[in-house]
Amino acid sequence: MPNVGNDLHPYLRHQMMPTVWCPGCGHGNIARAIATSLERLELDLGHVVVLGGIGCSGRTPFYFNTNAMHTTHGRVLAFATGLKLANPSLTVIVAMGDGDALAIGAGHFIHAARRNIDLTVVLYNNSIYGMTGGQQAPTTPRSFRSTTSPFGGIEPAFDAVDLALAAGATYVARTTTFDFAEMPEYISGGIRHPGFAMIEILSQCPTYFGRLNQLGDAPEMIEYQRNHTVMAGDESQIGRDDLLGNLPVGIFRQEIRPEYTHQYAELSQAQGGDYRA
Ligand SMILES: Cc1ncc(C[n+]2csc(CCOP(=O)(O)OP(=O)(O)O)c2C)c(N)n1
Ligand code: SF4
Repeated sequence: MPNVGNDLHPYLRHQMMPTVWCPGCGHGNIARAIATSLERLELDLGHVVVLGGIGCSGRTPFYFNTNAMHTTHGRVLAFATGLKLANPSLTVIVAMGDGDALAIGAGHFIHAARRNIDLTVVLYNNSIYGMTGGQQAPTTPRSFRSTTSPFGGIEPAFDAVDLALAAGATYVARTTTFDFAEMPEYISGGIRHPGFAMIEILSQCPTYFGRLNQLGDAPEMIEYQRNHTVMAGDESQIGRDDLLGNLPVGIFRQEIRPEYTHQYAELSQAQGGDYRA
């Protein structure tokens, strides 16, 4: 059973409450899972940095009692990479919207994965641009509506897991806000993992995606996610053309490969430098 009643107050920045998130927004569920992960891992909050870009998901760092950085849309991984290189002892957690990670920031996303730098990306995938008014995102499934595709989109949706795997991420997982136990389990796994970790969480935006597609309110949307995902491994059920149509969930990769700051330290020391990771 997931730990639903534990005291997460020490991990939250109360003076920033209430959050900007709409009632029922899945971003709150994900933030709770990040706080649960920090609690489980018993991390020293002084050595944790939570970063975000712009977007509803980008507000995440405001609410954590850790070091925090609110950066620009699509560029959060550039800030996170610099931070980690400057101080490799930090635990760096990056909250990214699907637009942030897979549209404007897609270049940073694939190259951070390729380098295998020790960052944990939590990708909040609500299938739409939330903060700017519900425009179509690269993750909006074909035929689903947004404010810029009022008759249903004609583009196929991007699969963040496929992209992360192809780019070389060494920890890749996906779950949904329905999966209350898996969220902190996968996020903790990503934080512990010594390399680039990407945990995609399918999240509900009742205000835009739910309303425009008549998916109901938050509970119905969460139910929808449960009914349209399958555990990875049961490939026969997976329709890859529709991001919310039987999308596989689970841990897709967990492998050890040389990490970027460690390689940089080896190189530095071999050249007589004193960089340490
Ligand atoms: C350089 C730049 N381009 C565009 C914007 C406008 N903008 C802000 S948030 C956003 C989309 C947010 O969508 P997503 O990243 O999926 O996050 P969500 O709000 O859904 O959590 C856009 C286009 C911006 N702030 N900066
Ligand atoms: S607009 Fe959507 S994503 Fe943004 S806070 Fe509201 S429900 Fe959440």
